[in-house]
Amino acid sequence: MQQHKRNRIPTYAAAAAAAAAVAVAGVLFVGTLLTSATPRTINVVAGKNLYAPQNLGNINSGDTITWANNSVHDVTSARIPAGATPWSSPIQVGASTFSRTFTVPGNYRFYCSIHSTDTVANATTQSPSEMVGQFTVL
Ligand SMILES: [Cu+2]
Repeated sequence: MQQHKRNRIPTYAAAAAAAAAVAVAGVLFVGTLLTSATPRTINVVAGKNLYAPQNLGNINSGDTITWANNSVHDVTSARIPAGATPWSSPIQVGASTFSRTFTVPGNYRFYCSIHSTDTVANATTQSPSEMVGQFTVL
């Protein structure tokens, strides 16, 4: 009986050590996945009273959006996720850019305060003829 118990103790210890190793490996693996995406820059043209594209789709946390102005516009946040910081660019005249990096997950709506409104930006389906846009940070 004593011999039987002695043989079992190392087995449990080995199983516990293996489980711990798997847990650590899992954390390292997930950590690698979360940090491995190379930040990108997504370009939006602010042109003839429209943003193009209007819907940027999904972007990754850490990506930067650059709005390239070629008229007289700004870029102002409408509805944004809880915990995200609202923004309002200066009014841009002529060729200039405005950039922001986004890290809080969720759907962001934005608009030009000269040519549209936050209400229009927050519409479930944004009008393609309005100077509003959106994207979702994953
Ligand atoms: Cu505008």
